[in-house]
Amino acid sequence: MIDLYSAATPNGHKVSIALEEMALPYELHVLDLQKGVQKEPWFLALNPNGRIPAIVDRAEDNFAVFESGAILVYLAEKTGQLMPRDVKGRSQVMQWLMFQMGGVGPMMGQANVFYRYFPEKIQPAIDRYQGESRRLFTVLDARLKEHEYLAGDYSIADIANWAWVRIHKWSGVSVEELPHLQRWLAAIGSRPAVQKGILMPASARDLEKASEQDAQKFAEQVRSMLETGQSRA
Ligand SMILES: N[C@@H](CCC(=O)N[C@@H](CS)C(=O)NCC(=O)O)C(=O)O
Repeated sequence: MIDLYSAATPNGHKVSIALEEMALPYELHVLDLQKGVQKEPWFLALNPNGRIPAIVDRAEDNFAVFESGAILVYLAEKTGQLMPRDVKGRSQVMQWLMFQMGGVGPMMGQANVFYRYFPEKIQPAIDRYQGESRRLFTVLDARLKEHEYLAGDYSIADIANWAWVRIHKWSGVSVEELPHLQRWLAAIGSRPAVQKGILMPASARDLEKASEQDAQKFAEQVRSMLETGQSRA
């Protein structure tokens, strides 16, 4: 049994999607990020960085893993699923996983901060992070023009990138004129395990379809978290 400490965010959903795909039994513990539960000592003992997601593998002497990319690799290696074992195949998955961890996630995260949450509108910062996110989308699109998935068969690299790209509207980054990215977004989004994973936990509101008023309300809640120094993602 795996304990998953998470919330309804792209980094959290990467792990719940992978657990669903791998059919691993898990217990979900939802942390209230706005209350700062992720900074409490009991959670810092699992993740010294004080952010979700983190897992504890009860079957492995309560082994704890933090950082969503590291969790995905741990689960893939534990189960032998969603990542090949040969050196080159594994390297390809790692390359596209690192691309997400070092690129898509941080850039879209900062696009969200400056486009949605910051009290002042600093247009150069918004342009920088949205522009860089869009550039990364074109890299994904070019890869997906030649390949059905990012790295061989469907893998943890697809899950990691998909969980972020799917919230592109919230980040204010278009997927127009990126037909291969759109094809891949829809294909992965139609997988039953993915549909279940994004409900673990479900977002209080569908940000893609939220009214302007709801979007503002959500942005205000995150802004207050930013102001108390809890979050930058
Ligand atoms: N690099 C980390 C990022 C984790 C992260 O930024 N988590 C956010 C939610 S997506 C969080 O816990 N924010 C609350 C906070 O920073 O206090 C990972 O991929 O696991």
